[in-house]
Amino acid sequence: MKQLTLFSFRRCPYAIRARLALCQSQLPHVIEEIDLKSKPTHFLTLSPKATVPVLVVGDQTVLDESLDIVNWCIAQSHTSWPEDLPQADNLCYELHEKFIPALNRFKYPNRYTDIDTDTIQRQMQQFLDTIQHSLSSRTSSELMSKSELIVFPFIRQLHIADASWLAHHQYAVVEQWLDHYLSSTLFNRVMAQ
Ligand SMILES: N[C@@H](CCC(=O)N[C@@H](CS)C(=O)NCC(=O)O)C(=O)O
Repeated sequence: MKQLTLFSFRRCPYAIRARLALCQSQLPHVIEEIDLKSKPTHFLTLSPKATVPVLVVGDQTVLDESLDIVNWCIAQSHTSWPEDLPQADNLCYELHEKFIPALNRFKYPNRYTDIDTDTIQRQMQQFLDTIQHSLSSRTSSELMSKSELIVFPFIRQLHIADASWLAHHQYAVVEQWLDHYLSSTLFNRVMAQ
């Protein structure tokens, strides 16, 4: 297989997803950190869409969506991934359609004109109720299931925006799960890349 190259941005939650998936699958790769304010021409030529992450998997094959990268890594994986959470497709849909838009408004209220704090809190809580319920029946593991890996970088963002929010809203299971993976070897390796 050709050397895998991931164009990444260290703090980007979508890029963290891709790096977690590559590392968990034990797929050797090189990282090229992209300055989002000054994207290099060779990156823009490979992916005119101009977002990170981008994984180059062959001379003609470029994956420029983080979910496609995760799926590709699972298909090529040298490790066996844990069984996924129940209702994984629904979780992924709710994450992208409801939680992430609400989280962006929670983090950057000044960037939006349609801010309603109660609605934002309710949308975040609806998603966190679902993930907390799913995680409650899951035994702690060194490796993440696909849905956990997809969700994790965004729960981390919420925690960075407000470290007491999860505790304040009674999401102890989610908080323990977050702490577990924040201190994991996998996550720390990925953030050191
Ligand atoms: N749908 C994309 C979203 C990726 C995305 O939005 N990445 C952001 C960084 S977190 C980006 O590259 N934005 C372009 C820019 O800032 O110029 C995916 O899942 O890969």
